[in-house]
Amino acid sequence: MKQRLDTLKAEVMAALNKAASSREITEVKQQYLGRKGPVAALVKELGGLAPELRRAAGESINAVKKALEAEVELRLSDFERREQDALLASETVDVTLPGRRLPLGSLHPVTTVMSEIEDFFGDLGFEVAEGPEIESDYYCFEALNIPKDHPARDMQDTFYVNQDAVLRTHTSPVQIRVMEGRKPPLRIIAPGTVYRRDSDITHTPMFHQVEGFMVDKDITMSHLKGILSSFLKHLFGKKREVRFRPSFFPFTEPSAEVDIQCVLCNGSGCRVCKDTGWLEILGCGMIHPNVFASVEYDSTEVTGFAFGLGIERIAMLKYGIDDLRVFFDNDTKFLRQF
Ligand code: 2NL
Repeated sequence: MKQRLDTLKAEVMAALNKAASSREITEVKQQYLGRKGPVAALVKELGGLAPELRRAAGESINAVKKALEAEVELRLSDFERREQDALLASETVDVTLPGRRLPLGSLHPVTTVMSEIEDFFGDLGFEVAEGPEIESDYYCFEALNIPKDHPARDMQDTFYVNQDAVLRTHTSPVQIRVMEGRKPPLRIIAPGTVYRRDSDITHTPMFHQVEGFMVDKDITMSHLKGILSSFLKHLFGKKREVRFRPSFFPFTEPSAEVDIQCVLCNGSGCRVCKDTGWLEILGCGMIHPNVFASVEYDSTEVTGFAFGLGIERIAMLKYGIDDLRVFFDNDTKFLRQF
């Protein structure tokens, strides 16, 4: 036994001397001192020895095992320290390298246009108002003088949540709610998401709108023309021509539509303006007496104008985008451009 132990010890020491890294030391440790190694095998043999020899043999195996383990640990920590030192010496930090930038998002073009509109009207003393996206038939249609048989009320055009609740088709109900709760003078804009059952290249079932109104004593069509002309010149440039055409909306009388000179051909006629030279931008008019009646304003005392426009259409014209659907595809290649 003594001789076998001596040979084994010499063999392990030779292997340790040959090892050139902490990894190789660990391999030697596993090979000789592991559960399936020769030292463990010797311990197993103890069972077969005569009881009077067993104790002494066990002690010598243990002594050799302890000595080898100590040797392994010593060399292991020595290698590990040297390897760590070498790593630190070879690794350098270039403190002049630029930092890694975190990817930063940007505002969606719809948000940018909305903010621009809010800023313009904010400067004229208009407040921003918000309201629910699920509306009652009353606020969405009835209070706005929209007749019972009007196509806008049709299931074909409006998302009904139930008999009396719809997804708002415009933000006018926000303005009705403001008028209901407050007295003139009022200057309000109502930006927000609206819903209509429409889906093709020029329509998405969800889109964004800004409506606005001004109510006070002696508000006239001149206020409407002055404010909306200067608004469109602010959005599209001072030189862009603006024209008002008579139109019809149930909630205004008289009503008008406002066009700007085509941003693509500057009025000479093209595909975008369908050869008219003009682009339809917003609808407006003097608030109908029936609307004032539903909010209990006396239309012999106060008058007001109101307007509405679609944000996506403005963003498309401003940024030269020809497909409405890209606004909602969430493709970062599109969004990163803004
Ligand atoms: C359009 C037309 C318009 C209004 C919206 C309005 C709101 C109240 C009372 C009266 Cl509370 N009118 N809003 C008025 C005229 C036109 O929008 O073509 N929008 C895209």
